[in-house]
Amino acid sequence: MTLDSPKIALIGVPTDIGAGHRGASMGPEALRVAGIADALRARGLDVRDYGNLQGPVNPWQPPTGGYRHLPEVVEWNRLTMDAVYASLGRGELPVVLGGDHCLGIGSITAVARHCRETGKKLRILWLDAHADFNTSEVTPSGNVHGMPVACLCGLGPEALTTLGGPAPAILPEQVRQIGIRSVDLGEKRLVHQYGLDIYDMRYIDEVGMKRSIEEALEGVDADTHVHVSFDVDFLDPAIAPGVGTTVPGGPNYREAQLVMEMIADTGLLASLDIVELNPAFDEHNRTGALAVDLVESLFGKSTLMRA
Ligand code: B3U
Ligand code: MN
Ligand code: MN
Repeated sequence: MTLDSPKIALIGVPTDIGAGHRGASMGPEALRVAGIADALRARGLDVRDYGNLQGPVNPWQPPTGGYRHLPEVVEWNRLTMDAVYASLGRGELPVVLGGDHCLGIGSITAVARHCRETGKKLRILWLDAHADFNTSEVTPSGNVHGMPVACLCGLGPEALTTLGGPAPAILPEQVRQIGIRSVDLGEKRLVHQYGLDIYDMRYIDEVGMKRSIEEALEGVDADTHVHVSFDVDFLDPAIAPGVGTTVPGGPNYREAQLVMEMIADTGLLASLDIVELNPAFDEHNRTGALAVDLVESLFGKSTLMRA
């Protein structure tokens, strides 16, 4: 890392408010126990752990009006947005330790606002088994962790779509989704309608991970803020069992590592979410350790190149 590399801010968001299983609230601690701070320090990075945000408890209620826990989801996302926005304002590179993926709404709303104010272009790399483009009308579950991309694109409850100002927070053309292999029926119609750029597992199998990531990174330049939203269920469940919603047929270790290395090579990573790690489903924090290992690659660890 160069001397002017930004300070890394770890921001814990210990909630499972948007998920269908309890336990992602333990994700931040599992990432800390797996050594995320020291792993990044070993990369020569200056790391500050800001601890955890404190938000409402999970009332664990069924959905109402198509959403589970909407008021609590809004509150957690407000807190996340404020913390990420403040971190970017301090010139840091915020790393959100989730928590379920609903917090991507707050995190990316903050990133988008920061980019608007600083005149940066924004490229969001959404690494996930799921498209997360459901709405209250089409969701099979009411769980908001299946809706963050739709909300960010202006499709969702006003309290979430206007979190950081007028909707939409982002445009679909700013997003590349990688590793997708579970899209619900109504969701499928919506991702086509909104023109999302999706590198699903079939595409990755046919053209290969290298070409897929080259395409996903096409057009990024020195003026681009690259945000990675890393849903740990992106990974194949054989190597990453510690998530609430496993979907078979995901990237293996080598493919996942290549994704991270290729993003690192751009030198443009400016913010990161690590979400959906669920220690209640894990085996001795194996998935937490894997997530940290991959994050090391994302921050430039490689076998032969550089130190
Ligand atoms: N698409 C399903 C399942 C799901 C989405 N994201 C996760 N699971 N982690 C839904 O409930 O929206
Ligand atoms: Mn997700
Ligand atoms: Mn997912």
